[in-house]
Amino acid sequence: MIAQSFLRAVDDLGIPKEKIVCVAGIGCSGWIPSPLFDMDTLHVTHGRPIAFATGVKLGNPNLEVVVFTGDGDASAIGGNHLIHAARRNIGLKVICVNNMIYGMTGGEVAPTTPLGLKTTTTPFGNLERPFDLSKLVIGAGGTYVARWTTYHIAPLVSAMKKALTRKGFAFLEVLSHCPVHYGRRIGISDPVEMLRWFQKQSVTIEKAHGMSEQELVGKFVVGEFVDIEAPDLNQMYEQLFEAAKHEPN
Ligand SMILES: Cc1ncc(C[n+]2csc(CCOP(=O)(O)OP(=O)(O)O)c2C)c(N)n1
Ligand SMILES: [Mg+2]
Repeated sequence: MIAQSFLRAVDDLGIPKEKIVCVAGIGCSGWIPSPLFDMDTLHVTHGRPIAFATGVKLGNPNLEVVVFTGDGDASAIGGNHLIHAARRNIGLKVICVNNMIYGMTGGEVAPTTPLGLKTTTTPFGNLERPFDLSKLVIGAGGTYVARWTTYHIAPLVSAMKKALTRKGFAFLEVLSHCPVHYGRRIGISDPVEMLRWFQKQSVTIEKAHGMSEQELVGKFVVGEFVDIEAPDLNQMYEQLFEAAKHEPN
């Protein structure tokens, strides 16, 4: 669903595939661009897609560099790369597939797993408070941050299009259903039921503003959280490069 949404966004915008490079880490989410997409893809080590993508973008700023990453990939082993890419406002588009668990490796606890959840590695319940990934990126200086779920396909495609047309760093969190490892832990092992659950539990940011903390427990706040313009790293680098040519050292 996320793969198809992305291809829809690319097609609607008419971006030639030669202009896009997709970079993915290791995890179920890593299989989205590679081998599914007929375009340049890098399938790299776990936790490092943003680091590889940074090299691609600095090397060729004209490319549209899109990172597909999991919640574990992006915020556990790769957490530093995520916050620093946001801080630098480097023009990467990061699509984070957040299923709130390590899916591919067998359902281990992730930094996004809710408190109390029993997983393979927390058989008596998770004691660690989860990250709110969008808030984390906002705190790190993200200039475009949005969250949708696999239930919200139309707004997801719109957000992807918006992310793809911006120059700076864009972070798109997609809550994704994993009936195999997450759903069955909460008693919803049917994929369609999980989508209905996303539908029922989601609250738009506009509506959430009028709700108390208590009312928001167990809800997923969705929508566009941040959309601001700021100079991106490539642009600042070019300006510095020009200025340095005329400066005595
Ligand atoms: C350096 C390293 N550490 C650990 C692993 C094992 N590993 C592969 S994927 C993964 C976590 C996957 O979780 P997530 O990033 O959330 O992706 P998902 O499968 O849920 O989409 C782990 C721990 C690895 N491949 N490389
Ligand atoms: Mg995951």
